[in-house]
Amino acid sequence: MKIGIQKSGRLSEGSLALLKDCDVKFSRGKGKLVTPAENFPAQVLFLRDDDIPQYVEDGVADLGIIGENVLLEHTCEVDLIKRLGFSRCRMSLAIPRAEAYDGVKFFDQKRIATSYPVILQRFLDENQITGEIHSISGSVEIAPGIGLADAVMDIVSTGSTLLSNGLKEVETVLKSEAVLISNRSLEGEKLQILDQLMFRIESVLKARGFKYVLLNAPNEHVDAIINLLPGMKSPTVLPLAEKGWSSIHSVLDESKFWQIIDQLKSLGAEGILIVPIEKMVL
Ligand code: PRT
Ligand code: ZN
Repeated sequence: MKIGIQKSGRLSEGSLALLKDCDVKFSRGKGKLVTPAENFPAQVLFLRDDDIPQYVEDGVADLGIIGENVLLEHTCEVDLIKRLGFSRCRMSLAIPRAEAYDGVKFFDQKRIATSYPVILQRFLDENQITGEIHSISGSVEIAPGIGLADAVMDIVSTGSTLLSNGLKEVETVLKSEAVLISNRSLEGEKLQILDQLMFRIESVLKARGFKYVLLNAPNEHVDAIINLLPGMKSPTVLPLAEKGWSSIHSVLDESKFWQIIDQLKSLGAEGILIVPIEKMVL
């Protein structure tokens, strides 16, 4: 199974971390473009992200990890098989800060610079706008400042690039994150390997949003605390050596922790430990 990932850039760290968490181990020699995994029947190919969809369509790679934006721009014959939750960003239309904005009709007859003409054209068509697309390959954000365009459509993450170029974000065209794509004609052994890999990816991604919680609580408040920490099936409750106290172990949606911490404390919870979970099989 050949898995294409970005050689270096904003997808590399997340792609490497995902493979590592799935226990697909490999050593990456300097400048090497292909490396075999040591403990999984796969090879990792290090590529430019824009080349990955075509390579996957052609079968040079069987699987690939790319930004959803790149997949939509290239319209290749590949399958999106999983959204991976990292390298999140949005593609937005932005205009000079001083301009008044009164809705998408603003872009009618306007010159819009972008590196993503396919995605932009689709957005303009959907909104029945006839904008003039200027396709440029880099530094899109400087186009209005040098008089090359009236607006831009570009990838935005924090928004600081737009801000420092005197632009304001006015429309979100799409939201993107890293995705796993697959060649459409995998068969036989490769499908089995894909099943194994998907099982690992699912367990890793499920675990990422959750933490393991351990805490001590007075027995009279155990029921109330269990209501706050429902766990996967139900929490484990163990007696402490000290009479009248129990230890509660559970799994918690990480984003909820700060919402319930005050309630846990007011119910007498002590010694609260929050531990990362590596994998989760339900
Ligand atoms: O060399 P190669 O062709 O492989 O890489 P690349 O330079 O084309 O891509 P790279 O590494 O920059 O981005 C890869 C993917 O990461 C993109 O296709 C997106 O799916 C995703 N991603 C996530 C981003 C960003 N966040 C991002 N912030 N891609 C680009 N940016 C750029 C954006 O173009 C703009 O210049 O960052 C700037 C905006 O960032 P903020 O934080 O100032 O808003
Ligand atoms: Zn690229």
